[in-house]
Amino acid sequence: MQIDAQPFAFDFEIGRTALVIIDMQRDFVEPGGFGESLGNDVSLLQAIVPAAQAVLGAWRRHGGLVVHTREAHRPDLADCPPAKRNRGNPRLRIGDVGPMGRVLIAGEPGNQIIEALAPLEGEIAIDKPGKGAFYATPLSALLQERGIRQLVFMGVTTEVCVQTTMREANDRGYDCLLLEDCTESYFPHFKAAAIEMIRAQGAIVGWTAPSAALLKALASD
Ligand code: TIU
Repeated sequence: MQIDAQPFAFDFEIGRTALVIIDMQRDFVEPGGFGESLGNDVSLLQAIVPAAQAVLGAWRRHGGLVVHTREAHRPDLADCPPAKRNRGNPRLRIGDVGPMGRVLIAGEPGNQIIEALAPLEGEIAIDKPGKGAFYATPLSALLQERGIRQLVFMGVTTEVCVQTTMREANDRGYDCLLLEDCTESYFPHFKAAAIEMIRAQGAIVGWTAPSAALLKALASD
């Protein structure tokens, strides 16, 4: 299959491609979580949910592999470097109790992926302590076991966890495509810049495309 993408067409085989949905958890998308504690307006991020839901539905109908990630730390914070917890002056630090339970802690209400994009039984869901999904997780091995060579990305935030993971993946030899209307940032100009820098220099990090281009490719299969 081929997606009309920038800077040029993205060819992929669904059996060798995973849809990777980064950190669509309540902590970032809903008020009272980590995103808001950092001083951000989280309402911006909710706008991508319908487009992301449409892609996820189509991907599942075609039998494609789905990988969900959550930025999540262990309850004892053994995987949270003090530098990460103490940086800045957030209203709530990682591990503190907020309106959605302990901030950014695995298993807490705020750490759950939002209902609209919730993982199905059997889909891979990775808890990641870093911004990148490859750091200190089993993601690399899980993709290799399944013969995956290409990754299609959605999720938040574009310039933080999405871009970091795309760069990690690119260095590991994966072709990466970012769906432009299925990713968002608290800073619209950062989103725009991240998209530009990903696809610049002949796809130095990867490709970008609107979700409609992926849906069109799947529909013509
Ligand atoms: N703050 C911010 O933009 N993002 C994060 O802290 N994590 C993710 O992007 N998931």
